[in-house]
Amino acid sequence: MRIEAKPYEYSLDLGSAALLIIDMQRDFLEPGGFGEMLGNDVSQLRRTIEPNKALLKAWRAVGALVIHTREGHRPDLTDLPPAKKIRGRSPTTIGDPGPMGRILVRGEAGHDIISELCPAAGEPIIDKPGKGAFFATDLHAILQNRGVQQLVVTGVTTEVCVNTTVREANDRGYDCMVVSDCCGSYFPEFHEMGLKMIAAQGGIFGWVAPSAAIIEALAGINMMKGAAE
Ligand code: C5J
Repeated sequence: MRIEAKPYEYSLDLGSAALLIIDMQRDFLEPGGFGEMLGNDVSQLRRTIEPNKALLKAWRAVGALVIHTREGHRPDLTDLPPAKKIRGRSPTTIGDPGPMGRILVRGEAGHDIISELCPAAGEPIIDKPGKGAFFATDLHAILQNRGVQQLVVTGVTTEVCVNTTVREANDRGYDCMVVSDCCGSYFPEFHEMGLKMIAAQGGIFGWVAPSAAIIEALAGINMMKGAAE
């Protein structure tokens, strides 16, 4: 499947591809969550919800693998580096009571994936303590066991967890395509630059394409499936 992308066409092979949705969690996206409490404009992230929903629906329709991630820590915070806890010098930090339960702690309401993108039964959820989804998780093992070589990556935030994960994936040999309108940052200029950094220098970390290009290609597959049935 050919997808129009930057810096050049991406050849998507659904049999060895996974859709990787990064950290679409209530604390980052919902009004009243931790992100907004820190003074961020959550509408910058919320604009990614509808495109993600549409891509997820199209991806599920062709039966390809979907993986979700969540950033967060054990309730006893034993996996929270002190440096991560204190950096930012906010009066409220990870593990403290926040507007949706303890901030970025597993099992708390704010740590959940937003209802619009709720994982379906059988879709792996990776709980990650870091920014990158490969650090201290079994993501690489799951991908290897499923024969995945290509990652179509969406989520938040573009310059932090999406970029970090794509760089980690690139070093492990995966071909990543980042979906431009399905990623977002509280800072639009970081989003733009985050995407540019992926596709720069002939695709130094991967490719970038809008969801419409992928959904169009997936629709073609469904039409072919329908005609064969
Ligand atoms: C993510 C963050 N998910 N910005 N986390 O990007 O702290």
